[in-house]
Amino acid sequence: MKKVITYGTFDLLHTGHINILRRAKGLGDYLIVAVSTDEFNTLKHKEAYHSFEERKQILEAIKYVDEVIGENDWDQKVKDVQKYGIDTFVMGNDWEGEFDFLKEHCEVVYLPRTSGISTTKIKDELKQKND
Ligand code: C2G
Repeated sequence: MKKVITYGTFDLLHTGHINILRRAKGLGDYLIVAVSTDEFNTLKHKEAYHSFEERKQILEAIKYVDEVIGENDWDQKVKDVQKYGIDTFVMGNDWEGEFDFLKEHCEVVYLPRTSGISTTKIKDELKQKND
């Protein structure tokens, strides 16, 4: 069984998230998503609208996703790859090159981001509408 993992905040779920989850799942048989905890989001200078528990529950409802774990820090990826027996690590190509250190542990794939959509764009446009 080929196991794939990807990481992210996945706040205000949108088609950019769905596209990468569908394509990540297409690279194997089992997809694990490591979703950033609220504490880790603070380290990423991100504040999610939905809490960790809500974002985890939403991801677990997606047919491409087989398991959801927490992402607590920048340093857990090697441990995760070993612990879960991961064959392929996937991220959007806004992260191109950032995780190449994982190449000695698994395949590393950066996929093109979906243009025209982002959580920040959604928040900004909603704010403008309500101002
Ligand atoms: N993404 C995408 N297209 C978009 C928006 C996001 O392909 N229009 C991808 C990102 O490249 C990422 C995933 O969706 O692979 C999740 O995006 P975010 O929730 O913004 O994740 P991020 O904050 O980049 O966290 O340790 C890694 C970090 O946790 C990644």
